[in-house]
Amino acid sequence: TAAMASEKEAALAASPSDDSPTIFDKIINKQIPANIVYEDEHVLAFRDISPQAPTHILVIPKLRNGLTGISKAEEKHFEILGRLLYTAKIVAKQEGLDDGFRLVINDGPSGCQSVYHLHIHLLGGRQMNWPPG
Ligand code: IU
Repeated sequence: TAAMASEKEAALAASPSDDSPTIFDKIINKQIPANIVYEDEHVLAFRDISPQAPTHILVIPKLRNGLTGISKAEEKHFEILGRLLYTAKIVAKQEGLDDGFRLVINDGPSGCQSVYHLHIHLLGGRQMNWPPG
């Protein structure tokens, strides 16, 4: 679709080495609106602006702390990485995705990453396919 094509274009245009603040900081700081479905001290989850499934939520760390992407993970990130995965599970339950769901982390240009603030996609509410595109 056109939306998917532009997402890929955005991913290929984004700079993996750019560690300047992203739009997600503005969402975290409530400077721009987002449909927030879960929030605690460490983690925020909000609906993706361009949903690819009936449920499409992004789970992100409030403090990026160098995690522009999963490829930048170090031992200091062990705790937040666990929190992100656990939150994805909590939100999947909250969304009623009892039949199953998918978690995705895109990394780098080839992985189609367009925002360089680590995020887990939670997708559900329809039958997923394999392999992904
Ligand atoms: P990606 O894995 O980096 O490609 O995912 C970035 C996602 O962020 C993508 O699904 C966008 O639709 C989504 N998004 C958003 O929800 N709100 C925004 O303001 C922007 C991107 I920019």
